Amino acid sequence: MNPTMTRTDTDTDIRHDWTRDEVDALLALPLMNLVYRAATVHRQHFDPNEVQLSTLLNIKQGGCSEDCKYCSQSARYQTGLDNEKLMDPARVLEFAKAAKANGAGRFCMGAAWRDLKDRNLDQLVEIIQAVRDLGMETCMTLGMLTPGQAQQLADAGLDYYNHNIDTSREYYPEVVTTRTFDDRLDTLQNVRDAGMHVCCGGIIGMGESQQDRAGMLHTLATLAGHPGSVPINMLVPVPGTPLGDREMIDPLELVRTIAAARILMPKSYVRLSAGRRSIGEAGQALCFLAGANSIFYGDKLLTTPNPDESSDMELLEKLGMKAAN
Ligand code: SAM
Ligand code: DTB
Ligand code: SF4
Repeated sequence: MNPTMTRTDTDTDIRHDWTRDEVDALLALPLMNLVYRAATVHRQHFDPNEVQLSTLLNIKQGGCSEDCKYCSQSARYQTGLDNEKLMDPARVLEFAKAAKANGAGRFCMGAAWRDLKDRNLDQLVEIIQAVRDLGMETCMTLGMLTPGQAQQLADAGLDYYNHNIDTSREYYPEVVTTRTFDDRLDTLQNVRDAGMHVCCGGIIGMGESQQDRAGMLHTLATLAGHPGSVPINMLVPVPGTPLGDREMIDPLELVRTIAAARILMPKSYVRLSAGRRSIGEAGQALCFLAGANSIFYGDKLLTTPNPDESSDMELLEKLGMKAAN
């Protein structure tokens, strides 16, 4: 039950040998049975009334060379975003201080890059050290990393690295063509080898099948160690992107995906991520019941809106829940 004892990367008392059939079978359960089972697992490892709050900041906006079909920041799509250069450390620190004052425990910084360029490392190291000095956990998502770059970020004190697999291996080429699923897995291995905690999840609602969602969860649950954080995003359709006019997936599929993630990765923080604005309070409550115990907190994700802090605090209050950090 003690959240400080929930690190999963080195734990051996949880399963990493889930079969694909088992994952398929979980997603096919009647929803009430699935949620009941997930809630039971959740209570064995966490206080079900606590939720971890992480605040996001886009430290380098737009102009990305990749073609991820969901992304507002790809240079290939007209989404109306301005391109910006890597944010000054002093400015990042102001945002981090505000996030801390609002109650966030982790500060997650994203950059619209295909991969990290060595010329940006010094500035990133400065940012990591400044945010750490505030006493917050640090997370970055900067695209692909070499083993040496991962080591330099780890040495600077970066706690988590976010790098999502996004979907199943089979569906991946429908969503991104400028890199492969194996490229993603390679960076995840580099992150792990450097000693950082892994934050890795995906997106639902991009036109994938339930089989694809099972494939994504199977990959996550059979990684060398379960990711410490597993963000489950629901597509936020951004006008101008190839997925900009996709209809919203049934939120009950989000509940189902979260519940299966909780059962497969019992000690991971499962994050109810992008898409919270579209599912209402009852939808979010069901996700918490199904084992989500982390959210992005703050009125903006990277480029799109998120519920504001006061409405999240009201929701937690109504549910009798509190911040875990
Ligand atoms: N460029 C880096 C990369 O791709 O790894 C980091 C930033 S990227 C925006 C971080 C993650 O946000 C993506 O991997 C994807 O899972 C998620 N994401 C991006 N746009 C999204 C959208 N419109 N809806 C839901 N999730 C999204
Ligand atoms: C993750 O899995 N979701 C976050 C974070 N990791 C970097 C990003 C969500 C982005 C949603 C669309 C946007 O705001 O641009
Ligand atoms: Fe967007 Fe990251 Fe893909 Fe670039 S690599 S288009 S920032 S999701």
